[in-house]
Amino acid sequence: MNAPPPIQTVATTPFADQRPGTSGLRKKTTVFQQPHYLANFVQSIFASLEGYAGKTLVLGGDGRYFNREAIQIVLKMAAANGFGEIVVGRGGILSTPAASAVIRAEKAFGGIVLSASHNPGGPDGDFGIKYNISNGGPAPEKITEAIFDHSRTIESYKIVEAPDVDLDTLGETRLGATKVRVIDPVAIYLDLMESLFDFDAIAAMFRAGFTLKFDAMSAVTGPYAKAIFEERLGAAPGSVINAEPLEDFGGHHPDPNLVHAKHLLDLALSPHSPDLCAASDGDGDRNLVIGRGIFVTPSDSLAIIAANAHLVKGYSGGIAGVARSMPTSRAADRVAQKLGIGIYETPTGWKFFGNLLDAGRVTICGEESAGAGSNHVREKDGLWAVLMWLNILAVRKQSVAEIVRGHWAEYGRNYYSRHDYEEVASEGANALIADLRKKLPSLPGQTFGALKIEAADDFAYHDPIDQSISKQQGVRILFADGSRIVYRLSGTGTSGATLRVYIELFEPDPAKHDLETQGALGALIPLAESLADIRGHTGRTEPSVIT
Ligand code: G16
Repeated sequence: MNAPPPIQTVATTPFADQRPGTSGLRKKTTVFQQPHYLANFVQSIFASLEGYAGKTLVLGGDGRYFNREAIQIVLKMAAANGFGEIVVGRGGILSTPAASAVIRAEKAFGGIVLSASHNPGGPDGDFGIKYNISNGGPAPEKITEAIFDHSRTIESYKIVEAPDVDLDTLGETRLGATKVRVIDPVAIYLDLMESLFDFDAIAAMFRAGFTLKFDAMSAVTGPYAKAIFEERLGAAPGSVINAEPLEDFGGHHPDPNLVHAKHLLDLALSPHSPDLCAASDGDGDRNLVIGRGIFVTPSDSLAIIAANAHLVKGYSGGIAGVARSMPTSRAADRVAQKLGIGIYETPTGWKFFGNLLDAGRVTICGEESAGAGSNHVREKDGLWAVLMWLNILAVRKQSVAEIVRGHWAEYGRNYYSRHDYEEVASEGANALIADLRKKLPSLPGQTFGALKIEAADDFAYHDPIDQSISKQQGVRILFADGSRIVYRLSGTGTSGATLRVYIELFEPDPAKHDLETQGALGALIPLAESLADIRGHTGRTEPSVIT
């Protein structure tokens, strides 16, 4: 036996900026590349956990620039800190939902996922890291705050002195007393999908000529999508595009929205549209769904998935309840009401769904930010959402457009749009929210043309399971006719602040379901601008991104 590699204790000093945001710590790659920066944060994660000695840690990332170096650092630190086993995806790759699935399947203590999600990658792009707990979901605020506290006083970290682990060969190696197991990043996830969806019915639909274009955006879902859609379900070769994960996502912004995946929208609106166009993001948890000639908003997608879940094998017994983040449109609420099941409104961030899923209160969750998922994992799941649609289409034998229009006719349509003001000065953005908060008590009762403000508040969430309270989660302005304007600052950006304005209008009349969205929201949009004095606070006359 060789002597175990020595464990080094490295002296360090704190970085002041390691508070995790909506989903872990995200910064410019160059920030993470500073000496000790990543190691400080990883040690702070371990310092905030108890009882992991000898247990299993799952590790993987979305493959972006700096992923391989970071994986080696985390591996050596996890070994030095006493984990018994580290399960790592081949090449250091695991999509976020696959990491969640592996944590659950391996009954691991937790997992570390390296990703900045939909943010661009590369030397000038972004990098990120998040910790997931044993249920497979993002660490709750109690843990992320403890990590931040440790990061402010850290004096040293532990790391084994050893050569890099071979990440490209499946099988077991050792780092001192710790076993390192390199696994196929796709296998566990694919089996889970097969257990939930009727692959035979979907394959039959493809055989009958159904066409799909799935854009993996040169990000992590490429290998998963190829294996599932083309190899397993028989979609035509070439159905998955940009399937090779690249460290810089080919220089693109791996965000599956109507701006960064506009080519899919253009295709879907063209005479050559496939039956379904779809995409996922950098780490595979977001989704974009566009039918021939029709974009499905994430909020509508959540509602339609909830309404049709019983048609799908894994959910045939019905769903227990639905949860949506507060800014997500209230389309899902109407479905829950009709089904007579619970509907929960949580702050932005998938971590808030974990307790509800664990307690069995909800089965399906979703967010306006292109996220949908279920109790199969504890992350949102881009490919799951696409498979849900494929399975529903295979059963209903209708087009996406027919299903969406039918849904609106039955439940009414929630016109919905998000206006983002990106990279504005933080002072102005903070002042805008502070001023809105001050105004809140005076708003109810005010009228603006046909719009009357019924209520206005700063959303606070009382978790019904652990009783924790999360305050200041977004300013809501609710109108008497059911319309709504919500303002909040993004927790995932890495430069300046991003102001998000969410605008919603409910239209019950099917004769008015074919309006263009921005037009339908025409009265609310200028009001959203003036109520918050967006121009005065940010100097911006229009949003940078409209989705
Ligand atoms: C993350 C979170 C989501 C959240 C989204 C947007 O998504 O996991 O729950 O909705 O950020 O957050 P914000 O509005 O604060 O930027 P992802 O896909 O970036 O991990």
